Amino acid sequence: MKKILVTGFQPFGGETMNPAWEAVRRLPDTIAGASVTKVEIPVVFGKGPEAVDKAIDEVEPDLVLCVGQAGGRAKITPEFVGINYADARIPDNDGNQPVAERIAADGPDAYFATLPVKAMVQAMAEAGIPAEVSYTAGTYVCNDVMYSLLHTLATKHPGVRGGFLHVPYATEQACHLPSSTPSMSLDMMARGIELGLAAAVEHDQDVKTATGTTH
Ligand code: PCA
Repeated sequence: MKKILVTGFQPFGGETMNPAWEAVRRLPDTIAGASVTKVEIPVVFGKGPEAVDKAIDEVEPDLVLCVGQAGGRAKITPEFVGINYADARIPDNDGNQPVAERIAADGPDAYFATLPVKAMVQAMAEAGIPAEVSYTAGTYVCNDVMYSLLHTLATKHPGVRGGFLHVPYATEQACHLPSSTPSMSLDMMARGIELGLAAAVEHDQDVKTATGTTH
């Protein structure tokens, strides 16, 4: 049986919940015949990636997906690339605020996700769930986790595929945000992540749909 490791973040930035973990913990325990292990990780530079590494050593997964909140986005967004750069606009949950720093002194500038991001988006969109590929995971803890995950997999676990996905605010969070703020129900996010993971299990290679962005 294949094994999937999925992580979701703790709340941060003054929020009392993080829809990433809330959606991840709603996932079924089996997706496309693969077992699913769910782990909550801290919104702290360095410690988030360490928690992912520890879970990889324990679970020995075939596939890893880390999930974070991108408040203000309207769709579920599988990330195409993680960059070797940390630049925090707000402190993390331990009060760290790295500015213009490399994540791995010896690492390449960037890694592309090794999950089939287009196939994942297609699977979600076919089910009526808003989704699109994103070409930036930002420069905060989510990018730190994505870049570090791909660095770890490339250097220590060749053959294990990994990637990152951002979710919008949950509808519950949007209640206390301006009326134009996009949001999505946690059930829809969980269903989208489930369909995306099933597509990742089923596609070793990504599909070639023209879903790139012009800007
Ligand atoms: N989102 C933040 C960090 C944790 C989370 O859920 C980010 O996008 O960097």
